[in-house]
Amino acid sequence: MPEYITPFTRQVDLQNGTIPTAPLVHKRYLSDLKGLFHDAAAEAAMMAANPLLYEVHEASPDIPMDDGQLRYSTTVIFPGKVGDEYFFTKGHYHANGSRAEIYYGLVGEGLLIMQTREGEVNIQRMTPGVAALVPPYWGHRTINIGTGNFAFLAVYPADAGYDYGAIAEKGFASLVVERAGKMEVIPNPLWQR
Ligand code: M6P
Ligand code: ZN
Repeated sequence: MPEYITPFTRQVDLQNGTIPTAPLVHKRYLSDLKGLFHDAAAEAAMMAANPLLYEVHEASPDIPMDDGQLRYSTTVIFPGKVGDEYFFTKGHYHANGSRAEIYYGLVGEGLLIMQTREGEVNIQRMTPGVAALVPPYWGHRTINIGTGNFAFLAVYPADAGYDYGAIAEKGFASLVVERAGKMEVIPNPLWQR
């Protein structure tokens, strides 16, 4: 007999993207993303205030990390910038690189930036109702380019795992910044393969 998981549902709040009954909520502050923003001086200047950049509401943290199991969560990114760079998530590859992921836009306006280990970048716009596929082997980060919260639902294999190292070290080859009041995607001057 297989080991059965008891089915369940959770309400996703479509006004703000939270899961009010989530058993686990991660809060990510600027200090958790130290060194990831391109303007180091702007980042240092904001560190004393240490703003909350985003929350991850985990619907199913107890689902075992076994082949075939799924987990899901919502992420709520608050609006703001470090220097000219919009608030974003840490970004990761899956430790188990062959695992894909689905994102579904819930609230606000964001970008999903993806990158291969070889440095190919692909950027998709995420708004409420947009479903995005993160294929296997693509690193991924989400960015709030709007003036309110940006939130999305993520569904992923429970055994995908997280590799934060490569992105923490090298970042993405493109940066998403605001210039003269408009969103712009520019090359990351510090990026190298
Ligand atoms: C999505 C999913 C989660 C991830 C979260 C925040 O909800 O991909 O697995 O934890 O975004 O991203 P990160 O872990 O890179 O900070
Ligand atoms: Zn992922």
